[in-house]
Amino acid sequence: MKINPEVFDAIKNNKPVVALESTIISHGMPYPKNVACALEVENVIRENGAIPATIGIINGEPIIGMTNDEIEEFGKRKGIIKCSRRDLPIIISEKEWGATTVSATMILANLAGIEFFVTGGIGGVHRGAQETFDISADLDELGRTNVTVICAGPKAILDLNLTMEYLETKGVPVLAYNSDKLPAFFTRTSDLNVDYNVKNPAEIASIVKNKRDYKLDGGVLVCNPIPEDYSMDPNYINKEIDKAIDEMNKLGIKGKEETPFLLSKIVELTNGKSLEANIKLILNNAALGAKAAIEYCKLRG
Ligand code: PSU
Ligand code: MN
Repeated sequence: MKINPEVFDAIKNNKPVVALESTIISHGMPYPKNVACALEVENVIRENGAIPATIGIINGEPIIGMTNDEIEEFGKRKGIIKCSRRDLPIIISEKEWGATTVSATMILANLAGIEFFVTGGIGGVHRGAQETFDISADLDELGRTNVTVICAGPKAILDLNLTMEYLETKGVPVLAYNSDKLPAFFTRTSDLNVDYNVKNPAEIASIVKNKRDYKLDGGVLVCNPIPEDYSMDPNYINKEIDKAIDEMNKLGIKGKEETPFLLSKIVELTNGKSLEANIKLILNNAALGAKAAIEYCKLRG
């Protein structure tokens, strides 16, 4: 692995580091907004006192802390492979470019010694998974790898209820930031309860610290509601999501292509409104992730 020197120094000296994924750049948003967003997220993390480490794979080498030029290349380049746990050894061995999903980013962050990871939304149990078995590898990763993921909740392209059940089975604590309900990405709430309403970054750090001290292996999922001003009307966005899913089924899109297809279709159907919401919520998550990482460093001492 190649660890950026600034990131390496921070990890060694108990300074706060926040990992970021690269699938969101290559498969989650269109160019050039993807690059602008990725760089802005890094800025927000810095402004809040932590060091960003965007993770991806270049010519088979995992990079922990991409440069701005590398981020630009990830945003532009065609044919970067979406890479989750199962893909990692192949991409590395074949010296490919790989965009790391939540699962692969967790693995690499953990190998590098980074506890906190900020993203927009995680993968989950897809609607109809009773038939298709389509359950994102992100959920099993959360069940086994010691990284805390800050997101805006699972998107309503998924079956949120089944996603929560699966996370419970895997022993993943699901915390909502100043909310009793599960945030659902574009909307601040859903009708599902979370395990715990966490009030501040220090409380997040304390829960993570106790999970680590008691060797309760696996991740912690922090769901941070989208800021009020950018939250979308649930009726409107859920209707557009249903249309996107219909179209996906008509086209017979399956497996790892599903999520990227739905993400770009929803941007198209909402004339870019969903993309703006997506960007705002990630920036919001970045600020919280940085603050939690700082509190964790203080606790760890
Ligand atoms: N959900 C989003 N935005 C994203 C993703 C999910 O709202 O960019 C990406 C993440 O990289 C996540 C991956 O890990 O999609 C999940 O893909 P799948 O459903 O194929 O497991
Ligand atoms: Mn899947």
